[in-house]
Amino acid sequence: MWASYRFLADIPFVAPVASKEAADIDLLWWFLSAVSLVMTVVIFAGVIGFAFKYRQKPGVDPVPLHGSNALEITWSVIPFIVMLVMFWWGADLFFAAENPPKDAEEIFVVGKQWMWKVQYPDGNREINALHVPIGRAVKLTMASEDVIHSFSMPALRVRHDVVPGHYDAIWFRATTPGRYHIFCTEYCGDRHSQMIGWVDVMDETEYGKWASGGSGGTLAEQGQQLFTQNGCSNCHLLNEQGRCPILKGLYNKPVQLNDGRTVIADDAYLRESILEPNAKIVNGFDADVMPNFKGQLSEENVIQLIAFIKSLAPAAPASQVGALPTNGPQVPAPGKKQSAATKATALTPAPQQ
Ligand code: HEC
Ligand SMILES: [Cu+2]
Repeated sequence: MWASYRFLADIPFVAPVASKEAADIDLLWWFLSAVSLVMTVVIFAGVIGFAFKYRQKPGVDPVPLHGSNALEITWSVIPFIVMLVMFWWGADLFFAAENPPKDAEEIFVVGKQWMWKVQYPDGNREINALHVPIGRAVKLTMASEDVIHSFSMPALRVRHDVVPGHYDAIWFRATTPGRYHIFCTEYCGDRHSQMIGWVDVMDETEYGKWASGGSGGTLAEQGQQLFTQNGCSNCHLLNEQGRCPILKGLYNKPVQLNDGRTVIADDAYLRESILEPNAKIVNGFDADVMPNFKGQLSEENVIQLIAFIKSLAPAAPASQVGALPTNGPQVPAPGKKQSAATKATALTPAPQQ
């Protein structure tokens, strides 16, 4: 008779735990569940118990109660503390998930009706498949080509909306080799349910073998090609300022805008500068010079271009109008840095770190 319920054992009520974050998030989840269970039991026991205790009895006149301060304070303060614990714990995990470590391996994911396109710094690309090493922090930078999607890998407790128009990022540290589901968890059109794939969590040696299979150049080299093909190189000369800012050494540096604001040239800024150049104008340069590349370049192309700009080693002494001096002198000190700056004068991306 029980045999007919065996299928219940095959339903994955609890997702596998394949990342450091998964274990942390599960602990909070168990805590929330335990609190809910205890509260449910206490409240229902009270309702039933008191209904019985204070039921109408023949010949007994009810005595009105006019409150109890001790009771009111107790049932206000204890839940307040429990909820503060929930808040701090949840906020702590949330901020950890939103702030990738600096040394995280960066992988790019573009959602598109109805597939996930994945790009690696070494130039590898895949569709509906992701390969990650165990033990290393991996940051996913995600963009959407069309509508809102949501990238979800339950075993890694990774889920994040992917909203068109900007980058979303999330990170994790995989701990258990294996093959786990990728889902889209935001209804995105009639083939939404087919927007699925697999993530392979591999140990270091296996990952090394897999990753060495790149062809067609690194992401930065692909970006360099686009940079020439789209005519960026006609305006943005790599060593001379001309009418356009030098892009060398721009990445993650402060940029002074013509409205007085200063912004950091991160991925989001570079993406906007390419797709909507007039959104922010670099101080000392004119609007309406750079063509609008919105609709000309896919999100994947933009990721390649940004990888190229990132790979450009810092500029030689800054005559650049917009660029602000950053930590340390712009003219590199002798030694290692010097050689990097000399190398950068050639039209080649700096080696990937
Ligand atoms: C017709 C000349 C021209 C072309 C072609 C051009 N740009 Fe620009 N670009 C400019 C000018 C002028 C600015 C500065 C004004 C501004 O902020 O829009 C600029 C600004 C930028 C910035 C911001 C730079 C900074 O210092 O903050 C980036 C990034 C950029 N361009 C990338 C590109 C890429 C990538 C391409 C090719 C897809 C491209 N540009 C094509 C003229 C051009
Ligand atoms: Cu989707």
